[in-house]
Amino acid sequence: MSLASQDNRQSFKRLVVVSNRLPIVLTRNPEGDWEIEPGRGGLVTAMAPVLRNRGGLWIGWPGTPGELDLSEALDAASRDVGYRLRPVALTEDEIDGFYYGFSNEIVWPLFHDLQSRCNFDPGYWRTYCQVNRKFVETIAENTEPGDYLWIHDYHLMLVAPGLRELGFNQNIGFFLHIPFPPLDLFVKMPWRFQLLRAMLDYDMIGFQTSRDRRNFIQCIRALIKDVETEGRGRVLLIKAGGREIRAGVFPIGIDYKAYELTARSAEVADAAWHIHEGLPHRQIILGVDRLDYSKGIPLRLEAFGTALARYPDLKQNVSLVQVVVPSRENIPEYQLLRTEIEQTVSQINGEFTQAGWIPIHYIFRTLDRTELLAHYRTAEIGLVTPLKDGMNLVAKEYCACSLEENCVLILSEFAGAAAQLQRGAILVNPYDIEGVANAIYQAFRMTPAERRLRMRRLRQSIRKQDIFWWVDSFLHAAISTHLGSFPVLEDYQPQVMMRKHPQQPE
Ligand code: GDG
Repeated sequence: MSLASQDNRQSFKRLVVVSNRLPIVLTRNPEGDWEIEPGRGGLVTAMAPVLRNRGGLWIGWPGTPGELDLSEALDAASRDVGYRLRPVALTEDEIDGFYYGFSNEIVWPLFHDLQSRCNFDPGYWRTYCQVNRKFVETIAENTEPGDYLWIHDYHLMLVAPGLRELGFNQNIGFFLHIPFPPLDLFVKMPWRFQLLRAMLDYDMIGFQTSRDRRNFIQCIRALIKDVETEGRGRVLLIKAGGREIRAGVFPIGIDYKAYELTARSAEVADAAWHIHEGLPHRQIILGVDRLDYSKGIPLRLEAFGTALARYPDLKQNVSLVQVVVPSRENIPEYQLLRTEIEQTVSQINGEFTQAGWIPIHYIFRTLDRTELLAHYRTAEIGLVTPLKDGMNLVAKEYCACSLEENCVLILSEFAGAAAQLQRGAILVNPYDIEGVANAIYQAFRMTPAERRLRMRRLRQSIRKQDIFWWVDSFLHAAISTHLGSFPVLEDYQPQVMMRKHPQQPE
């Protein structure tokens, strides 16, 4: 029997997913009533089959501050999606300290190796503990024995110890969507012991890559007494404090088929044609990122400017379309980053623009799904150069939509996706401006035959390890249960199709 399946053969009746945000979009209609639309991110798509009509439950913050009377709207939304939604109400102060503060001014930069951007405000820690406690209470009120709890991401690292304090001895899983930092960075965290011990209260901890798990193991070995690890491969066993914890590597995927099918639609094909018609007789290089310093946008722009200066035949023959999706705008660092990006775009355009040709087309807004997929489908070169990234789904979505396969992916070696995509992508060090400039030129000159060979490899691997593979692998390793094997309720009703809605980037 494999490590993954030892001792965890309990039968689970229901999956409970807990994440910072509920997978919904909340708006007020003109009459002042709340309207809820289901979200459409990758996680929702992946979880839906395990939750829907199986009594599944999703717990999270609804996205708007305060105690709102959402019960009617949530009930309607629950009926729509086929599983229950339970809100955790957060005040403005809690959102400031827990979400903007601890999660995004401490954990996010530190875990992305950007320690100088951390603001280790002790007040943030207190609010983080308080809000994690609120999640624990909502979970305790809404779950029962036989539920499998799957907690997501860095906002909720303290949920397991909170539940254990309440006497909860069920199996709890946790998945970290962002990287886990190396020891010399993690030790800077003022609450390092509390966080590590908290993580060891889960039964299964999932990481995106073996790099992240290696870092985690290095940290617990150095900071926690009497830790032992056993096994190798996708799932390892950790023995600590009289408990056994599994640590697995599960690179998150995308709903490949849905991306490919939608990219094939007439709507996307039309929109893609229009984009290229507006930028004719040239190769389009595409960057799509949330506004975030971890995504390496300013260095990427500089690398593009360097490529134009070094390789004159790129002039008139390429355009960079850089889409930046607004994000975390309440944090001052993010406002400064926006200004820096916009200044760099104007400098490069000011220096290189010629009659009939602008080097960088800059878009600062969220694209709707058709527009996003049309950009993916039409761009000849995908330029994905984060300084560090848990996975980076944009890289995978770009490949899934590159139907003609006459495209090239340039990918940062520090994106989690690099581990999986290194055989097809051109890998770059995003800090090496000249190296990225050379990679842009290499991609520009690459023959159609080589492009096809590489893109085919990329697409095969993304198709194989898609989002359903990801859920299935995690659940199998955690509780020996496969996707879809949670029992369907007897009063099963066929599912209403989800309404179309732009995907929420975060
Ligand atoms: C975190 C980790 C990890 C982007 N622009 C638009 C748009 N998007 C969507 C993309 C993609 C998502 O946002 C971005 O996902 P990423 O993976 O690239 O990055 P994070 O948001 O930082 O996600 C990351 C991920 O969690 C999952 O585990 O891969 O490493 O940081 O799905 O399609 N969607 C729409 N319009 C846009 O303009 N509709």
